[in-house]
Amino acid sequence: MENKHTLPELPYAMDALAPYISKETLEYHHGKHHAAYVAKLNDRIKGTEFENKSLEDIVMKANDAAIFNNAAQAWNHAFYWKCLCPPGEKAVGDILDVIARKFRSLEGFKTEFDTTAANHFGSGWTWLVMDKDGKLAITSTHDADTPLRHGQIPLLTCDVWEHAYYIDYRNARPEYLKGFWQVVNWKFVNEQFKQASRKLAA
Ligand code: MN3
Repeated sequence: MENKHTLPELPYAMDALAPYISKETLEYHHGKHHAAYVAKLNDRIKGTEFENKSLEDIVMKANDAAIFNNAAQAWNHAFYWKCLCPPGEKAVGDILDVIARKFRSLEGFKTEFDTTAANHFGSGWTWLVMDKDGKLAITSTHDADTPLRHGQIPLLTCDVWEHAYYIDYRNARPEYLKGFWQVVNWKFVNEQFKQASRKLAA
């Protein structure tokens, strides 16, 4: 049987995020970890009600732990790759005004995001989300958990599982975070912000 879900290609070359995120990290993180979540998901959904459902549908509805964890990790990683781009991208767009209002400044936002990410215990994800009232918030989720299941719209994420940074930074998550900000795709984040605003206004 043909696989239902496929590993999305990275929107840049394997060495495009270096030196902040190395080619070797991407080869393992995308080529092994992300690929494994997709493969396990395809395996787990066989013969279940989720066999013909979209990835987002599975993430929203699955209660079986193995199906949910692999689906959510597949979704979270696909989103994470899009949040990144080659270094040098300037922060742009309306989202900056909203960030400045909420967190005083872009630097204030980054500091709060870093603190949340650095203090997150164990594996997981740190997010900038828009909540139901259209307000921005920084949150972190454990393991595969995702804001989609909490009624929040993700705008930006940082993977804080050790596999995201161990090759480049060993156990130094704060150093990885410094590198992360060098490769954030602000155009994508601003686009997510605009889409979320439109969705809430509709
Ligand atoms: Mn990961």
